[in-house]
Amino acid sequence: MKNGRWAFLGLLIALMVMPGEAFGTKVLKVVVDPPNWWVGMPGNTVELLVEHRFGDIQKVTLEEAQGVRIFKDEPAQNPHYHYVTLVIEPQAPAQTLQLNVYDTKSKRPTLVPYVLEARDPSRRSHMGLDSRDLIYLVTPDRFANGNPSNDRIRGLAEQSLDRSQGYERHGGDLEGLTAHLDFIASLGATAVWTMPILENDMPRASYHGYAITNHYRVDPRFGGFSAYADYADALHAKGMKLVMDMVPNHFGTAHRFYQNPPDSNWINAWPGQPKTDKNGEVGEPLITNHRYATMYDPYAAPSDKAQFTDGWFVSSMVDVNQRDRHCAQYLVQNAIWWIESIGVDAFRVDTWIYPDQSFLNQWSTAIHAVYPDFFIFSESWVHNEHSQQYFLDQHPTLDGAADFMMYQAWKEALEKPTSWNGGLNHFYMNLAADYLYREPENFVVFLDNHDEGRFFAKVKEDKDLYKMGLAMLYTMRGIPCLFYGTEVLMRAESDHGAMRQDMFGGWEGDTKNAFTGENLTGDEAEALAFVRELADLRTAHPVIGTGSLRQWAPYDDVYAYAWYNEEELVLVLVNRSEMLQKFAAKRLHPLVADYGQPEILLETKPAHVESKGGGPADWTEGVQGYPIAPNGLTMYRFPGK
Ligand SMILES: [Ca+2]
Ligand SMILES: [Ca+2]
Repeated sequence: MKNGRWAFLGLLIALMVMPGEAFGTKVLKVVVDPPNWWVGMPGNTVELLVEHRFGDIQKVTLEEAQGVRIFKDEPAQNPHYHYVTLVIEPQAPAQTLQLNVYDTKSKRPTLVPYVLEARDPSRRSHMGLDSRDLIYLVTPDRFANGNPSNDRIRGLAEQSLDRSQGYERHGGDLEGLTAHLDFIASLGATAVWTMPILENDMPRASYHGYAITNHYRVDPRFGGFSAYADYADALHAKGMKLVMDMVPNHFGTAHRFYQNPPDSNWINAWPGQPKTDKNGEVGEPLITNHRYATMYDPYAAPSDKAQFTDGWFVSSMVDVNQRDRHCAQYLVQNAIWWIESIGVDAFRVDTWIYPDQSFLNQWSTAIHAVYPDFFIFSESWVHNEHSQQYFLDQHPTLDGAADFMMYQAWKEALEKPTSWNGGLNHFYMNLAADYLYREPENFVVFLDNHDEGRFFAKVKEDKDLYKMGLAMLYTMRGIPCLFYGTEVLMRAESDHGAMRQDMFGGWEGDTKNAFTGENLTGDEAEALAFVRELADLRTAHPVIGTGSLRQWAPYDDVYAYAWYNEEELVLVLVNRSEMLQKFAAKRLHPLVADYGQPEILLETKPAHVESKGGGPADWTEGVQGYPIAPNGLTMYRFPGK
């Protein structure tokens, strides 16, 4: 009986498949999104988007099923699509449903099996992020090529493959990334965020992943679904977490929802969508003005406001209208589908401030209703504290945000001299602004990322400032995020293609190898060893990120902050002057009264050697203090009594 049933299912699938137009690939006659669902989900409905690729749908029915029925079968504006709402009773068993899709021409329906799976609780075992985590950000096309056979895939629009070109495919994939998780863990990372891995079947620059063309398909050049599932399992086996990059604001113009949307209301574009050119670009769409102030400005012109939210991010990416309730439901279910299928632990949400803001509330609330421990952080690329606060306060179910304010503060502190409001004082005042935010410990802090120049370039390849920045990153409040390659001094300052450079050793035949240390320059090896030292220090001192935090106003170009709990106090001293400086011991009172004698935990430069002119003898006279070398950072540990 069982065999008979499977043979029957096989026949059904064969019936659904029609020969495709390109290179013998198969195109399904009927496509259903999401491709499967689960029983026992907290919400008991799922809205299927049923598309008939070759005809107009008349109706969709369901063969008798256990505890499952069609609640609503709604035609979309586009006759190729129906929205079909299934009600799944809480006690319904896992089963394969049979949908009958009737089109307007043939008498017989197309039979579509639809699987309702049992949920796998092990997929939810690592969910969430907190301030003990550290994220490693990877451009998957540029990290490691674990499988050269998937570098080019026949039938996909982009066939480029040239590692010397910043905007062409390089062949990196999830298999390569999975093979190097121990290296990533050695940097103190507990979570990996990859730039988007979903299909980007765009004619050019598809490597970056932000022009998604299929919301349910892992790009085959990254290894497809199975490679993503294996990667998730490998991360979880090491106690690490998977951060998925979600892009609700836009998708690539090659997406079927641009060429043939269920409803013209799904996208923010003019009627009769214009054709795309050979680069996948649409001539002169309304581009967003990037003026996020329109969201809170009491005097904002309505046209400016509409252009900000509904304008396209770039001319190769369609702006999505999440105000369409079916479109919104599609995006919500898509997010839940990836969490449930793969065991995603956190979302980084691209261009958070550009989609419809009430949709984002609906989206993040729906995700947390199913997964209370899940972590969602936004890319809210803002330039002042009140905007940072605004985009958090608008979204009570947003867990955290990439901290662009601190990113800017680091640029000020490490690239510019200290002044009354600038340099270290800017950094100090930025941290003081934490009073504005709920849970600033959930902010994701970073020195560089995939959009901005490499940190080592920003500090003009100054090793002292590099170490100072990295040491601050690993001990700052929030969840630190390290951009791959920064640990081996990658230095591209501008140009996205160049910044997202291939990781040393990720390709067969690479002479330089960050994973083994082979042929790294002395400076690169030193940087890598230093980052690992920081990783060990952060692991050994859980007070960092979880204890109470104090900071001291900069004085003589010296800035200090400390983490403390009953166990210990870790003091971080930063000297941005060209002189040996001290931090007056009396400023630590009364805090240090509860702690024993300090010991040096880390010194980026030994204070006694680097003394220029002055020296400890000069300034310790009458004033007790802790010395810090010029442009140095020193950490002390005070044990609890
Ligand atoms: Ca590959
Ligand atoms: Ca938008």
